[in-house]
Amino acid sequence: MEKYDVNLIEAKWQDKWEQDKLYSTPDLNEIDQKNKLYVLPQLPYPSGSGLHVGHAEVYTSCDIYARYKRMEGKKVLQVIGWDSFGLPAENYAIKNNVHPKQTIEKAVENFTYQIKRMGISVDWDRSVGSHEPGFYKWTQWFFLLMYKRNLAYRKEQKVNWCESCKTVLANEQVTDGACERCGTNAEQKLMEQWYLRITEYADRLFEDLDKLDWPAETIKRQKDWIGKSVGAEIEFSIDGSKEVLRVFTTRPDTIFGATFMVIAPEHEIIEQLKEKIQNIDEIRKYASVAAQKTDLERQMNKDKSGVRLNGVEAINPVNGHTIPIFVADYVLSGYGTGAIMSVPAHDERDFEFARKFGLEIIPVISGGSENEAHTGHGILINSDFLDGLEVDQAKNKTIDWLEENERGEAKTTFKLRDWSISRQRFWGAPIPMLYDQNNELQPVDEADLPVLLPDDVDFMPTGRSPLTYSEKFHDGIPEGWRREVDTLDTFMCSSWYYYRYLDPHNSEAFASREALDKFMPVDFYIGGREHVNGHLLYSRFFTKVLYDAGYIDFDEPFTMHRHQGLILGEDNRKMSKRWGNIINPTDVMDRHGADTLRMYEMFMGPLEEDKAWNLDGEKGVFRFVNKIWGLQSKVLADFSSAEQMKEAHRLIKKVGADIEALSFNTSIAKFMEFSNFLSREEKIDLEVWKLYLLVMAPFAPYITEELWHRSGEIGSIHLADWPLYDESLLVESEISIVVQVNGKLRGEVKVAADASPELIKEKARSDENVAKYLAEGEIIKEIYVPGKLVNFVVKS
Ligand code: ANZ
Repeated sequence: MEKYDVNLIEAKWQDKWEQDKLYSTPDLNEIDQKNKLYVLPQLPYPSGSGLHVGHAEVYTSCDIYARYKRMEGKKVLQVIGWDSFGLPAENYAIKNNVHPKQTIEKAVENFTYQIKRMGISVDWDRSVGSHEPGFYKWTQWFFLLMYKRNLAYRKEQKVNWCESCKTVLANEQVTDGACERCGTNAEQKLMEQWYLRITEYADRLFEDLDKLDWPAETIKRQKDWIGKSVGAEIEFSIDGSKEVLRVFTTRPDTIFGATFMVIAPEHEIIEQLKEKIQNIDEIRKYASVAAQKTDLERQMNKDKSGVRLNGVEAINPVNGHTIPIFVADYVLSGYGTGAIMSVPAHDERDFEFARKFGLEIIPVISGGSENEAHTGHGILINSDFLDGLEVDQAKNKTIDWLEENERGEAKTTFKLRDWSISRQRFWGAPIPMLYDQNNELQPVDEADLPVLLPDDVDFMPTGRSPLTYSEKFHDGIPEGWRREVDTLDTFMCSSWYYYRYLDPHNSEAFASREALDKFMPVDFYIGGREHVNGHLLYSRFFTKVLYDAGYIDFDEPFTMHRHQGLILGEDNRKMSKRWGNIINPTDVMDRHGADTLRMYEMFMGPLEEDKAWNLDGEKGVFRFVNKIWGLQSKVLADFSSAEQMKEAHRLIKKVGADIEALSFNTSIAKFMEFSNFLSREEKIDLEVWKLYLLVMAPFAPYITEELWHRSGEIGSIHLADWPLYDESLLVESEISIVVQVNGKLRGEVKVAADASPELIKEKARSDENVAKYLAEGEIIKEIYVPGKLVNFVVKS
């Protein structure tokens, strides 16, 4: 028997599929909302080290789904493009003095080669890279759309600054206080930057999460990040002054328990009251120390520090009590109003603070103790007109009181901050803005897009944008004007790329209305958990803006979203050069071919779980592929087997249901079981064999294509229809009946499903073990529970 020459056969089909453009997206006129399927793996960054096994996992799972749905008759759109702007290529350029474009294009070539070799059924004619002018023209267009809708603005404020990358970072790009790229601690620096007003969409971004088929944990994380808090803003006046202190609270019901106030060190009231504050120098000193810390450090600060403002007091509006005011860094300036009413009896931070400074603690909710803050529910006490109410009732009543007395109102706040999008780097899309002779901002005319990234740039970082130094870049603008020299964060590119795949060659629009209406939203999206609070949030924001601007009539881009699990090294650690445990998918393909790579990755475990590579497992899958190859010698056209056909129909049903549930590992297990079953048969029914190949085709596209042709078929297996299973064949033809003697289990017999009770009892009686017990006496009763059991009652 001829050996399975995996590399030869895979290369042959790869060429053939490419020549035949087998995976082209169907024409728009064939597509409608009912028959379309948009499958999307997250936009990869084409790194110099090539594809890793995590990419392979994502692309394989998308591809199985896409191929299966295509066989089911869906008109599938599946494309892979490149997130090709950004820091890594620029950092590499700085180190090795190679232009980022060169590095990137080489990496893209390699990625393309690897993904094609993996047999991922992508429409390559639609592939785009975010560094191509034809793409970033539209990134710039999106920026202008935001600007026109008053959603893009410049502002001076404290930003995260990475001294090593010499650029500003978005909040989403800072992990545990450090730059997510290089790990350097992010500094707080006052700078004027471009922002997108994503906070204007905070409520919709929060509420609409409930419409999505996303993992519950992902929805929760995004909700936490947006941080919606419903409460009230309350005005406290300052004793003997016109100034007022506004606070935000989620617990207006506890207002009678507010025994002091705390303001953030940056709060403007400090300067407004400077004449009255007796220890103003001490306060200013405290504020300047706090300003050095990041919000995170301030929140983590266990030992609650703070200083009392001597000489000033606030008045609690509900009871007229005067209460002290402190400045403390656990109150953040960027959240709420930067000031709080402190209720030590019911808030942990306030409790600690009150204990430390010896402040009054008045419980206003029943059920607490003296030793800790009681943050739970209960009935209002010590609260005048609120006494006896439940917390929620008391919240409403307090808000009513505040509104009637004009001392406050209901208020919802969000933790989400506006998104900083400008970067002092070279390798990104230029921001299409100009400054005129009066230094006023002027948007670039849409007709003049793209604003091209010049190539006469010294990209060595100086802390100022490299575009400042390009002569070409400043050509063609009016005398006395200058261009914006910052570039856009690459997350701008990835916020909209999935629209470009719909209509990648359109020079009039980012995508035609028809393509948008027919293809969107994305039906199935896979990507990493690290993108929940960045990319996924930004994409939803962009989509809502497009919706509001009338370009589309849906307002969520990704209907179903899943995350792949991490693939760990053989040592169970995250793959890393440091541990020397990296598995390279190209090596796997060299050893065992793409079908093995695909099937092994799926076989390792459930898609969403982390799983460790195992070389023996990989070899096992390769043996399985060879076993399938070997089975062809037993296939006969003039042989038919009802038993085999029945098993095949079970397989079709199981695999279809598995793919729908994205449970790919269980399908592979079933394929293995089926090949074991066929190995035990002397001959294989050709029709059964073809069904087997069809259901495996989405998983192992190469070997199934080869064997399909060898079994006499002419067209590609990947254009064939997904087989339908026949429900009537799935009915069990034999059933097992439990046999008891005097209620004790004594045996089990197999009978035809339609056997008569008489026959069943007869068979039960003649079971060897049962007969032994029956011989001990006389049968006085026979009980038969249809389809389940026979019980003989015996008396000796
Ligand atoms: C009084 C109160 C009583 C509070 C009580 C809580 C419990 P979330 O849910 O995170 O929105 N707060 C308001 N602004 C703050 C700021 N800038 N820095 C630090 N803390 C701030 O939290 C809202 C609560 O956090 C607010 O409700 C306020 O304390 C505090 F029994 O007001 B609360």
